[in-house]
Amino acid sequence: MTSPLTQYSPKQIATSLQVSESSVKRWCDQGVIPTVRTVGGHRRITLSGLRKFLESTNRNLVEPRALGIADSELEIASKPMVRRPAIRGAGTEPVQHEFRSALALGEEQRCLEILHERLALGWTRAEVSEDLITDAMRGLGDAWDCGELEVYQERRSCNICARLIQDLREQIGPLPDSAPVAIGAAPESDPYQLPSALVELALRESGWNAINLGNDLPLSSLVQAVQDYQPKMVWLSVTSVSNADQFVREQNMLADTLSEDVLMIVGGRALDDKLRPRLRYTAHCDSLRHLIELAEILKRSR
Ligand code: B12
Repeated sequence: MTSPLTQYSPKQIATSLQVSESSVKRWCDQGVIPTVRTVGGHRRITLSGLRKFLESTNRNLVEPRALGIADSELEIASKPMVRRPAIRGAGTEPVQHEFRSALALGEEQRCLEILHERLALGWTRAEVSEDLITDAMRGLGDAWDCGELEVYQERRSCNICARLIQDLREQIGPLPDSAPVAIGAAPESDPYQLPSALVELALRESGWNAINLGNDLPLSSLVQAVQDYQPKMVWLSVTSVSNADQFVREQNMLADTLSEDVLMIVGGRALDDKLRPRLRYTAHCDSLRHLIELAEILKRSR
C-alpha cells in the first residue's frame, strides 16, 4: 500500500497526468500543486498533495502506474482517482494525450486552455489545430471504431471542436478589403464539418478572406457562389463520396467554370489515388501545413 507521504518527482507526476514536466513544475511554483523541497532544493510532490491537486482541479490520473499505484489502491482517496480515458492517436506528446482525453470527457474549457497555452508559445492557429484538434478527432474515431468510446462522446467532441475552431477564427478579426477571396465547402452527401472549417481558419490566418460555405453543399450551388464572390481560390474538402462518378462529373463541371487565374485546391481523406486522377484541380493538399506553405507562395506570386 502506498503511503500518503510517498514522494514523487515532477517528471513522474507529469507522466501520470500525461502533461509536460514544465507544466507540473509551473503548477508547483504557482502553488497549484502542494510541493515540498528536498535538502538540495528539488521539487517533490507527496501522494496527499497530489490528491489535493486532483480534487481542486477536477483532474484524474491517466497513468497511475507511473507512480507505482496499483489499480486496487486507486480508491484509497476520499474521492476515487478515476482513470481518464487514454485515447490513442498519432500524436505522442503529453499535451496531445491530455487534449484527446479532455475532449473525450467533454471538458471544453480545458481544451480551450490547452489551445491557448500552445498559441502563447508562438504556434500558429493552423498548427495548433492540426496538432491537437485533427489529431484528437482521428484518435477518437479510432477509439469509437474499437468500441472504446460511446457515440455520444464522438458527437459531443465534434460540437466542441466546432466551437473551438470558431473561437480561434474570431481571434483573427476582420481582414482588409484588399485580402484575396477564397471560398470552399465539403460537397453534397459529405457530412463532415470540421475539415472545411479548419481550411477556412488556416487561410484567414494567412491573410485570405476565406469563406467556408459548409458541408453537404451541392456543387451546382458552389458554381453559383463562384459567380457571386468572384474568388481567387476555391477549395473542396472531401471526406466522404457516396457516388464517385457523379462527384467527378460535378467537380469537373465546377473546375470548368473557373477562369485560369482562379486556384482550385482539393484535399480530404476521400481523395485517394483512384479518385484524384479523375479530378481537375490546381493543387492537392493533405494538411493545413501544406496548404499554408502553398497559400504563402501563391500570395507572393500574385
Ligand atoms: C466526426 C466523425 C463523423 C461525424 C461527422 C460529424 C460532423 N458534423 O462533421 C459523422 C457522425 C457524420 C460520421 C459519420 C460516419 N462515419 Co465518421 N468519423 C468522424 C471522425 C471521428 C472525425 C472526422 C473529423 O472531423 N476529423 C478531423 C478532421 C479535421 O481531420 P481530417 O478529415 O483528416 O482533415 C484534415 C486533413 O485531411 C486536411 N484536409 C481535409 N480536407 C481538406 C481540404 C483542403 C482544401 C486541404 C488543404 C486540406 C484538407 O486538413 C484537415 C485538418 O487537419 C472520423 C475519424 C477520422 N479519422 O477523422 C470518423 C471516420 C471518418 N468515420 C468513419 C465511419 C465508418 C463513419 C460512418 C460510416 C459511420 C456509420 N456507420 O454510420 C458514417 C459515414 C457518414 C458518411 N456519409 O460518410 C470512419 C471511416 C473509415 C473509412 N474506411 O473510411 C472513420 C475514419 C472512423 C474510423 N476510424 O473508423 N463520422
